[in-house]
Amino acid sequence: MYANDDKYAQAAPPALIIKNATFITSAATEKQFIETDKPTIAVCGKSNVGKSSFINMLANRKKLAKTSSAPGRTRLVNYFDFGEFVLADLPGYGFAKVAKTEKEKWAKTLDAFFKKKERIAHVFILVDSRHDPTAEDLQMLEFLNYHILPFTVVLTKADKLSKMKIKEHKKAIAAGLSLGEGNLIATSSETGFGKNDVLQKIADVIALSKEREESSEEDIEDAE
Ligand SMILES: Nc1nc2c(ncn2[C@@H]2O[C@H](COP(=O)(O)OP(=O)(O)O)[C@@H](O)[C@H]2O)c(=O)[nH]1
Ligand SMILES: [Mg+2]
Repeated sequence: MYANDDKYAQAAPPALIIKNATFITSAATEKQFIETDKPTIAVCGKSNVGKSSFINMLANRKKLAKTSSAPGRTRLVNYFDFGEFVLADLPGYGFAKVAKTEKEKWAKTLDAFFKKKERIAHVFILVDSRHDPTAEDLQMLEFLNYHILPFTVVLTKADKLSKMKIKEHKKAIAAGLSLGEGNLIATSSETGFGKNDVLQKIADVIALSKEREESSEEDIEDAE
């Protein structure tokens, strides 16, 4: 059931069950960004890396997020309600053909989105498992580090690599980014490989947010 090479993992139940993920809204400007009490998980990555497919895999739906083989030009933040959390699909970067003004607009949207740090519980940054991270991936990672945003690198399209190569690439990419391998999850939206690892990460993020919320409520009570 779970496309995982560990035979014991096949029996493991999913760490989180996602029943009914729905589209909330698209935001083109800062004013349209939504406020929610649920932990928000942002998904970012270059155009065509497999962002929409990744979201659909998590949602167990084929067409929740639109996929396309032509790199998109959307500069919208798309919000999805995943029950226990909200997923924010950020505009893809690294589309070479866009004009400089478009790139500036994209950077502004992203800056505005990450400005309110408390609304972001975690960021999944998607990188193609077959290649080294691009200059723009590195910039994005620097940006996340600078803002001290917790993130996980999700390697996409792992079905295009042998099991052996997945391990090798994961190790090399982690080393290249000075990250521990635990900060990377290899996935395939085609086969569902790695899906349960992602769900486990999300479950951990939700649990941590709840803990934080409870302790901040206690702080308020103490102050009263
Ligand atoms: N083989 C394979 N192809 C994928 C996978 N994920 C996405 N793709 C393909 O890559 C292309 C871009 O995917 P999409 O999800 O639209 O990327 P986005 O632009 O990042 O949202 C599409 O042709 C997808 O079918 C995957 O896990 N494996
Ligand atoms: Mg997309």
